[in-house]
Amino acid sequence: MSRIILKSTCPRDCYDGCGMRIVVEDGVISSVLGDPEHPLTKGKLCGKCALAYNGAWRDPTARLLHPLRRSGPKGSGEFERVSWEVALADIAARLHGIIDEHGAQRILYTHYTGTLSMLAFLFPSRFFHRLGATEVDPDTICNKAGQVALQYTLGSATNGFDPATIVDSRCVLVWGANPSATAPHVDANWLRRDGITVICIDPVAHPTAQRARMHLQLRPGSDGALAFGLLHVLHEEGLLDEAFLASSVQGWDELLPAVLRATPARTEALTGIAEGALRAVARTYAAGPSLLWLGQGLQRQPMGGNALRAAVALCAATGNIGRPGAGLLYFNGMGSRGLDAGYVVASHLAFGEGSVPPPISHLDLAAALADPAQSRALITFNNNVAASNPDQRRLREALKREDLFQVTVELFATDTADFADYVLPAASFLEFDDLVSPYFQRVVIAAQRKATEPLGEALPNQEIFRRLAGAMGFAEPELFERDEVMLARLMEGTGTGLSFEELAEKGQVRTIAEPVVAFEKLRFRTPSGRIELASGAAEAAGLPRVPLPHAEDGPAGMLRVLSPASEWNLNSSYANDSRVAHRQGQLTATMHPSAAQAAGVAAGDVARLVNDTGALDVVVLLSKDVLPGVVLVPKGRWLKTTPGGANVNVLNPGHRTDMGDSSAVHGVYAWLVSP
Ligand SMILES: Nc1nc2c(c(=O)[nH]1)N[C@H]1C(S)=C(S)[C@@H](COP(=O)(O)OP(=O)(O)OC[C@H]3O[C@@H](n4cnc5c(=O)[nH]c(N)nc54)[C@H](O)[C@@H]3O)O[C@H]1N2
Ligand SMILES: Nc1nc2c(c(=O)[nH]1)N[C@H]1C(S)=C(S)[C@@H](COP(=O)(O)OP(=O)(O)OC[C@H]3O[C@@H](n4cnc5c(=O)[nH]c(N)nc54)[C@H](O)[C@@H]3O)O[C@H]1N2
Ligand code: SF4
Ligand SMILES: [Mo]
Repeated sequence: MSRIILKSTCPRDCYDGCGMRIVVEDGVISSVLGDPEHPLTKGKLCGKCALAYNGAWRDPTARLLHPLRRSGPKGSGEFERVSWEVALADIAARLHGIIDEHGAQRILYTHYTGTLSMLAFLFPSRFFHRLGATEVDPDTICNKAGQVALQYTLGSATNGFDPATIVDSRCVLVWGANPSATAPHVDANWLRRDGITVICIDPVAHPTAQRARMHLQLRPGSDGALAFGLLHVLHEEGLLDEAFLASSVQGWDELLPAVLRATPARTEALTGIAEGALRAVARTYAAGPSLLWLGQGLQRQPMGGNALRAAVALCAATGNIGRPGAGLLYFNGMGSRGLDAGYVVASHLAFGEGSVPPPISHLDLAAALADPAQSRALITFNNNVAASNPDQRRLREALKREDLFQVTVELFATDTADFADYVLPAASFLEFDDLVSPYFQRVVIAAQRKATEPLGEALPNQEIFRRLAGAMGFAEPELFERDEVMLARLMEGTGTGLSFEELAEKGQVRTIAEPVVAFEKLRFRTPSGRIELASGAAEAAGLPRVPLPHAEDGPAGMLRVLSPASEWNLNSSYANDSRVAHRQGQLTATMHPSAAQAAGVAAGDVARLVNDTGALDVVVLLSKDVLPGVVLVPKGRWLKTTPGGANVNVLNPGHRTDMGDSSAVHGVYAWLVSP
């Protein structure tokens, strides 16, 4: 018997980027484990991956094994097996027919971060650029508002701190992220460090907040007001870095009048945060050096872009940027380690025969799919729109349209796949080589290894789109570039001198050994070259020139539904793993005892959340970790395995954030009633 152990990397949309050991016996994977040599992973995968990578992800009865063609009504999930040749030829013929009759822009495609390994994540874009299809802007479902806000303020959204710089820090402020669920290894093996004061700003007392030295449990949507309250204290107590404000910041003087008005009393009235806690946080953060972790939950509010701009003002006012142990992180891009994403997506292909139509927002997907004048085909890969998108009922109705030709590329028979005319089986990250650049890290590159042959007839995304390009009769060589060639080219850019195979032996490496200081030269890619608290670009886009001390005032009597990440799912991934489903149990809503009492329901009862968009039955959980006006219903359930056939997005009307046409999913309101 042969037994080998390969190092690999988890390519999920997760801050951690865990290192893995894959045990392969006679060519078959026998277990997937955490790598004991990986500095963050330390030998243990998170619970969901430990179960699912040794469960559904390797289970031929759970995975899609063959191309499938619809044999029942749309949405029924009834399919017949066909060959790759038949599937690709028919898909190509249907797409050509649509292009001839309606134009390529009526072909919509959605994709996101089902896998973040570079080729499987990005290469399919080459095909769509050449096709001239309409992209559903991927980041509008997740973090676009924050990206736009950081662009205005810093000139870059992806130039985050290097976590290795924590050796010089005294404080980490986690604002609107929940590392205990979304970054479990960063939480356990990075954040808990001697000499570091952890502060959390979050409406929920999640486990990271409970462990933190200070937790400001503010009302949802009041972050703008809180930031101004903190700035007020800094000003009043003489804690501003005046020299830094003078040399590197534009617009402090324009902010100042609102800062002066944001007294502790006014701030408490808007946010619920008392003066003592406000002062303590302002002093600790200002003393620094401090790292500011801007979570994605923070910007999924109606005024989420404003909230992020206001939070960055704290960093600018105290000079906590551009020096060791200081800085901020939203997420780090691939470019900070020399990985050329632009090369993989090859957008120049769009300027071949056709041109590229403007993208639409995910928030408009349901409407666009309901309208034959806007859409004739939908191709999805790396996402599960039926579960993850807003306006769930309307979206599902639209997906039933007989004249909408749908192709879904997936590992599993998701709720989205059930509506497809063709389902194409994708290979998992255990089944092909690729490169991973974990987004909490700034200079780490890591290898994903092929440990076994793909299950059944599955193929990596990139191979599926190479074959589809061939079936379409496209000829551009970029559409057929081989993985080995692309991996070698990408490795060259990293400046490590390593080949992909050499990286794979090591698992992961830092491209620069020493901790990197982001913005060390204090040059920002804004029009003024400074941090722009006052932004002419924002103003030109019809936004306020400076951030506002905003706090949201919700409708009376309704609960604010927060639906952040669950510990057991990764978005909707893993919901179909039987052991994960067992651990997770029923769909629950966590609320303060006073909310349950007001609705006349008790712990363990089934209650109904209802609003103009939809209704969701949930099992009541009581906890004082949530504020009285808030109800917590984690995202990620599959619809078809949840009683009632819906998840929390059935309540989500799909409102936009103030910037970026992005999702304000933490701004949903509902009534709680006894069904
Ligand atoms: N209510 C609510 N809704 C939300 C959010 C929220 O906070 N609250 N968060 C939003 C956010 S932040 C995001 S990012 C979106 C995410 O939503 P989606 O992008 O829909 O994420 P997943 O549900 O994980 O879907 C990823 C799919 O990719 C598949 N996949 C994995 N690897 C591969 C591969 O190699 N090839 C192919 N073809 N498929 C693969 C998985 O099986 C999975 O079905 O959801 C959003 N929806
Ligand atoms: N286990 C697990 N890990 C994941 C995911 C998952 O689904 N499951 N999803 C992945 C993806 S796609 C993403 S984008 C990241 C997101 O990961 P995070 O950046 O951690 O973001 P969220 O989980 O959306 O929300 C984080 C926190 O925002 C808080 N929040 C909500 N509204 C407000 C507000 O108004 N103000 C403040 N200050 N906080 C608020 C919520 O209470 C929550 O604790 O996680 C990734 N990792
Ligand atoms: S999902 Fe995140 S925590 Fe879990 S194994 Fe993958 S990288 Fe690690
Ligand atoms: Mo996300």
